Amino acid sequence: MNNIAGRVREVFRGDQRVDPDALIARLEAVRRFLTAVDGLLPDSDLVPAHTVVERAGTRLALSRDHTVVALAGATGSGKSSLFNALAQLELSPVGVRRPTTGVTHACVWGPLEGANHLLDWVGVLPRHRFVRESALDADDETALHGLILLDLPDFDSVQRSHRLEVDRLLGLVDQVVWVVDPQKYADRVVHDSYLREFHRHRDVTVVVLNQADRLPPPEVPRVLDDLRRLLDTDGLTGVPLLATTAIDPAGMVGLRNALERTVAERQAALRRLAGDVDTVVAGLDELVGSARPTRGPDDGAVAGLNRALAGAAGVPAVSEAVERAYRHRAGAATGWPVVRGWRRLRPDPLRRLHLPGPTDATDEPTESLVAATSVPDPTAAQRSALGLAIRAVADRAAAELPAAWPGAVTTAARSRLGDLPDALDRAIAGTDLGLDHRPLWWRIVGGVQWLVTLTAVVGLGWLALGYVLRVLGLPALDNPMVGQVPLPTLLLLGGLLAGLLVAALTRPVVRWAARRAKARARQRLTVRVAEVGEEYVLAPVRIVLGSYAQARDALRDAARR
Ligand SMILES: Nc1nc2c(ncn2[C@@H]2O[C@H](COP(=O)(O)OP(=O)(O)OP(=O)(O)O)[C@@H](O)[C@H]2O)c(=O)[nH]1
Ligand SMILES: [Mg+2]
Repeated sequence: MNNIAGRVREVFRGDQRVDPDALIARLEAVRRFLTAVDGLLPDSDLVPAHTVVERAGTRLALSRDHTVVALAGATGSGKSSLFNALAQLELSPVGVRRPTTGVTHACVWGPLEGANHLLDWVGVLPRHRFVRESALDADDETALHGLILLDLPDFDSVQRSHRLEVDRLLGLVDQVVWVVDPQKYADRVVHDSYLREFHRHRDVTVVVLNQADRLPPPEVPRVLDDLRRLLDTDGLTGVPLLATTAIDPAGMVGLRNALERTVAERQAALRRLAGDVDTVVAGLDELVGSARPTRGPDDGAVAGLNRALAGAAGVPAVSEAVERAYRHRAGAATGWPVVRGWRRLRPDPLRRLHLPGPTDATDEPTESLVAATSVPDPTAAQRSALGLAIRAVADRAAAELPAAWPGAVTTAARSRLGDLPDALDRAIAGTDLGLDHRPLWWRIVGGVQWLVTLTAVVGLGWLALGYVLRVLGLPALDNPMVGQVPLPTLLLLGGLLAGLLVAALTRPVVRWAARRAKARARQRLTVRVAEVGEEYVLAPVRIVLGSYAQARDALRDAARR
């Protein structure tokens, strides 16, 4: 058994002293737990923990010199009779008509002042508070100084208000003396509804078999044995079990001694609260378990998320556009000058997406470019792929966590889904696509193209001039011959051919370089998109995983007795 509840049970011992500082540290751990899981786990599961933290804080702030002991049990078991017998006064009416006690009565041993705040908190009306002044009894009662004894209504009452009052008080008192009688000691309701529920408060539980005088003396040990067996099945092994007779002072000695010990130890309040923390920790154990949380979503799921984000952000479309833009711009810079102008008339593929074109390249990508892109909206398929990828990230991150957590992780993963489209658009708009600079080789090839074109133009001009001179009948130009071909013709044809040749040779290089530009842009876009995924999906998931780890550690501290 290695879960936290198991550890609580192992260290549970009735006679163990509870160190107030250790108890406060445990309560602080419960508070840390509650802070860690705030908003992540259903509030309804956390009510008992909140209640204990609040109650313990108040009880510890009130008098620690007083011990509040309640007499609880079925109607007619003799609670009021025991109360009066201990107080040696007729404080609480004892009756034949059942149920008799409808409101809680309190008797305080020692001065009332210190006890009043405690009784205000417990909720006993001032007119039902009594003082057992020891001055009347010489020193007889000093051993019980600090005791606040409560006579509760019956817990199995036909009166609903009685049951509610008992349940409320059982949550507040430091110790409970369960009063059973020989007729009803084995009643299911006593054991199932109350005693069993109190098994974590064994060290502040006493059980008395009252009205022992009604049994033939040899029967008493047999009934006590039977009751002990029932208590064992209730999980109350080892609790003090006494036989009492309220109508005979000799039959009260055992209970009185037990109460004197409780008062002297001043441990009941601390033990009760420690038992409360045990109960709360055991209840929360299932919510937290002992899973070792992963440090974050696993790589496979993150890769899937990044792919889906890239798809939704239009990374393939933008990188295709980068390739086409490269070809477009390289063509404009290195193509045959005769047709270059015509190329320029065609729109730049990147500018069509409202991504920085050549003239915008000097501008820093700023927030003002935000959401100004015209990258196509994600298709329904891309959106659903993104939804699935986010779900997968959450599922994988929460795979090891107890059932209460995957929901919180999924909610966190989806918490910023609404902001994702804008964030992705900003990321795309802000990515340097690597087309800002015109490569040197474009300029060299472009220069060569101008040069050969100039050569052709010179040849053309020369030929045209010769033609005009001939038409006007003027003396012809001296046309030097290169081999069989006149020089102007050679210049014209050579220039034109060289231009076409350079263009033809450049084209495959441009295509190759465009593919590289596309790959580089895709790489940069993917990195930016992954950053968005980190911020908008993974970081919220990690926060929940961190909260889980904190909650688990806090609960482990709270379990440490
Ligand atoms: N013989 C005998 N009778 C007892 C003893 N204790 C109580 N009685 C009687 O049992 C009856 C019920 O006692 P109560 O003290 O009123 O019982 P209670 O538990 O306070 O009952 P509720 O107030 O109705 O919850 C009374 O008639 C008492 O006189 C006892 O130890 N021996
Ligand atoms: Mg009573």
